[in-house]
Amino acid sequence: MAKLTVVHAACPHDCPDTCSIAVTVDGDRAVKVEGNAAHANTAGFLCAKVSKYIDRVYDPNRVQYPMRRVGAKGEGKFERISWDDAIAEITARWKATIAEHGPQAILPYSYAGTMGLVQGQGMDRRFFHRMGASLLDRTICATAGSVGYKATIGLSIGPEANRFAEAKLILIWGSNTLTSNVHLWPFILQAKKAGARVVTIDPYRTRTAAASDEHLAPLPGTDAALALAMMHVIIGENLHDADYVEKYTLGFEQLRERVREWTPARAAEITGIEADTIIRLAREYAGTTPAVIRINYGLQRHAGGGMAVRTIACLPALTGAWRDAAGGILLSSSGTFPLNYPALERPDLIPPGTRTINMSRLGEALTNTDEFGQPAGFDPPVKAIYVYNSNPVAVAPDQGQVTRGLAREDLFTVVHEQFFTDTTDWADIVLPATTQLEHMDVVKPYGHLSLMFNEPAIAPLAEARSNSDVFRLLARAMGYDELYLYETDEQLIRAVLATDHPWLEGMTFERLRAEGHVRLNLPERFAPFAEGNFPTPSGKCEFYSATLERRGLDPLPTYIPPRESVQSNPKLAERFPLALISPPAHNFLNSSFVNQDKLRKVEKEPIVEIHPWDAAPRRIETGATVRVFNDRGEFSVRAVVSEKTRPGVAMAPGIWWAKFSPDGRNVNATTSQAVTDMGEGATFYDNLVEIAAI
Ligand SMILES: Nc1nc2c(c(=O)[nH]1)N[C@H]1C(S)=C(S)[C@@H](COP(=O)(O)OP(=O)(O)OC[C@H]3O[C@@H](n4cnc5c(=O)[nH]c(N)nc54)[C@H](O)[C@@H]3O)O[C@H]1N2
Ligand SMILES: Nc1nc2c(c(=O)[nH]1)N[C@H]1C(S)=C(S)[C@@H](COP(=O)(O)OP(=O)(O)OC[C@H]3O[C@@H](n4cnc5c(=O)[nH]c(N)nc54)[C@H](O)[C@@H]3O)O[C@H]1N2
Ligand code: SF4
Ligand SMILES: [Mo]
Repeated sequence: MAKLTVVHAACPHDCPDTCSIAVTVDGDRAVKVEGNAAHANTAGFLCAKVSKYIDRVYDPNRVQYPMRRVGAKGEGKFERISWDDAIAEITARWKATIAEHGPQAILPYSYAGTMGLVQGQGMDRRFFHRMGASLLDRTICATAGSVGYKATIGLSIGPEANRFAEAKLILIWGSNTLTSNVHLWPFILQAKKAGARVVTIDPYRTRTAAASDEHLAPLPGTDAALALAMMHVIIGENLHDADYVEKYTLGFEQLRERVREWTPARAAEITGIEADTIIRLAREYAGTTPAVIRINYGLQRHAGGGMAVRTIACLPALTGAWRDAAGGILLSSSGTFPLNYPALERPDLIPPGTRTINMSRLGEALTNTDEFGQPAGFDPPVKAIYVYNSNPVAVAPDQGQVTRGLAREDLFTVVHEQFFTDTTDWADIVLPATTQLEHMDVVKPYGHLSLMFNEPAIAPLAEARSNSDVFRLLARAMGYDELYLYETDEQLIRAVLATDHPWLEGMTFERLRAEGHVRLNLPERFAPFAEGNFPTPSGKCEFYSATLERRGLDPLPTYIPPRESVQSNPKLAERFPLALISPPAHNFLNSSFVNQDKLRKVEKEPIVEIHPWDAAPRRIETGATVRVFNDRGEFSVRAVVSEKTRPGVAMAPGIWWAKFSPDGRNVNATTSQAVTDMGEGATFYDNLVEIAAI
C-alpha cells in the first residue's frame, strides 16, 4: 500500500459554511473526506452531501472526454472527440460569430458550481473581458438581498457565526439553517443550552422551524410588513436605543413617521401572523440582549425582496443590538473580505459600452422574446453560449423559454461540466470538468471569516480539465497572446491576495497553503458596528437612503407586495390561487448531487406539499400524481398533503433535474423571469400556480 497523505481542501459549493476538508490520499487515489476539526466553523463534520464527495469524484458517469453532439438538440447523444478537435471547433465557430455579429453575440453563463476564486471568477472573467463578450449579470441567487442590505448597512458584514452561541434571542428569518447552513446550528444549540430562545420565521415548517422554540409562518413575500410593524411597536413604546440611534443612524424621524401607519393589525392582515404575536415578538426583540438575526436569501426571492432585506436590516440599529459582538444581523460575511478582485478579474479589459445580460432572464435572451411574446431587442442576438459552473436548464426560471432558446439550430452551445446534466443535453460540445479534488483554488466563504485553501489532492481524472486550464487553451486557439491569459492558478491566487487592507494582513499564499484556513485579521470579538462606522455613504446605518432615492426607489423602509399573490394580484389568483415556493431539498445543493444515487434515494422523488385545506377541495391525497401549472408552464410530481405548509402555500423542494422528474420538467417550468425591486434578482418564490390531480 502506498503511503497515506492528508491534503487540505475547501468545499467549493454554494453554501455559507465553506467547510475545511481533510482529504486522505492513498497513492494517486483519494480515499476519504472528513470535516477538519481544527477549523472552528467546520467543527470536524461535513454535511450529508459532501461527506459522499468521493462517490462524486469517482462516479463512472462523469463526463470523461470532450464530446460532440450527434443527436438532435435536447437529446443528449454524443460522440467522443479529442481536446484538440473540441478547442478547434469551438474557436472556429466563435471566430466566425465574431466576424459576422461581433463578440457580444457570445454569452458566458456561469454561477456557483464552484465558489473558488480561481475556478469561479478568475481566468473566465479575464478571457471573456479580453474577447469583449456580453457581460453576465449574476443575479440568480442573492443580488436583491445584497443590494437591500447594502442600502441600510453598507456592505455584507455581520456578526461572526461563532458568536451566535452567546445570543439570548435568535431570529432565523427566511433561512433553513439545518439544511442550508448546518454549521451555524451547533452555535445555536449552545445558545439554546444557555437559555436563548430561537424563533424561525418561514412560511413552511422546515426542520429548522420544527427545532426552534417558536415558528411564525408569514405568507410568502410579506416579511417587510412584519418588520415595519415590529418597528411601529418598538418606537411607539419607546423601546429603541435612543443613544445608539442618535449617534449612529440616519433618518430616525422619517422612520418614526413611516412606521406610524404600520400597526400590528395592518401587518397581521398582510402577513397572516396575529397582531398580538407581532407585538410580543417586537417587545421580546427590543428587550433581549444580545439579540441576533440570521437572515438568509429565502425571503428575497420575491418582487420586493430587496426592500424586505433593507427593512429588516434596520432592526438591530434601532435597538442597539450591534453594540454586542453576538448581536446584529447576518446576511452574508462576503463583504468582510476586501480582496483584490480587480486584479483577479481585470474589469479594466471590458470594452466600453459592452452590454450586460441578466442571467435570471436567460430564456428571454436566448429567444430574443419578452414576456409578452414581443421581440426583446437583443442586438446582436445571442449566437453562442458557453456554460460552466451552472446547470441553467434545471435552475433558471421559466424552463420552457430556456429550452426553446437552447433548441435554436443557429445557437452554438458549449457546456463544460462534471456530469451529463439537463443542460449538457442541449450542448453542441460538452467538455469534461475537474472536481474540487483535482484543481487548486482559494474559496471565500459567506458564512464565516476564514479564507480557505484547496490543494489538489489528485491529478485530473480521465481527460478532465479545470475551468482555468480550458480558458488558457481557448485563449491560445483564439490567438490572444496577452500574458495575463496564461498566468497559473497560483499566480491568480497571489493576484487576489495582493492588497494592503489591514484585515488581510498576513494572508499570504504560503500561509494559506500551509494552514488550509486562515481567519481574517480581525479582533477576536468582532463587533463591526458597535460604534457605528457603517460603510454607507453617510457612515451611519441608513434608515433613510439617499442612494435609493436617487434610483427612484422609496428612500425609507416600506412594503413591496409580491408580484403574484392572492392579495396583490387577485385576478391572477382566481386561476392560480396557490403560492408555490421551491427551497432546497436537504440532500441536494441546488441541482448538484441529484444524480448521486445514494443522495437521490433519500429524497426519493420530486414532490409538492400542500395543506389539507387546499388538498381536500381538489380531491388530492398523499401519493397522487398531480399537475402543477400556471400560464408559464407545468410539471408533474407526487403530492404530499401536510400541515407543514400553511393554507394557500405549496412547497416543492428543489432542484430536481428535469430528467429525473416524471414528465421531464421541474418546478422552474412554472417560475417567472420577472425580477426583484433591487439588484434585478430572480423571483423564484413569487409564483402563483394551480394544482390538480391527474
Ligand atoms: N442542503 C442545501 N444547502 C444549501 C443549498 C441547497 O440547495 N441545499 N443552496 C445553497 C444556496 S445557493 C443558497 S442561496 C442558500 C439558500 O439558503 P437560504 O438562504 O436558507 O434560502 P432558501 O433555502 O431559498 O430559503 C430559506 C427558507 O426561506 C423560506 N421562505 C421562502 N419564502 C419566504 C418568505 O417570503 N419569507 C420568509 N420569511 N421565508 C421564506 C423557505 O421556505 C425556506 O425554508 O443555501 C445554500 N445551502
Ligand atoms: N426553483 C428554484 N430555482 C432555483 C433556486 C430555488 O431555490 N428554487 N435557487 C437558485 C439559487 S439560490 C441558485 S444559487 C442557483 C444555482 O444554480 P447553479 O449555480 O447552476 O448550481 P447547481 O445547480 O449546483 O449547478 C452547478 C453545476 O456546476 C457544475 N460544476 C461544479 N464544479 C465545476 C467546475 O469546477 N467546473 C465546471 N465547468 N462545472 C462545475 C456542477 O456539476 C453543476 O452541474 O439556482 C437557483 N434556482
Ligand atoms: S455543502 Fe456546506 S455544509 Fe456541506 S461540506 Fe460544503 S460547505 Fe460544508
Ligand atoms: Mo444561491
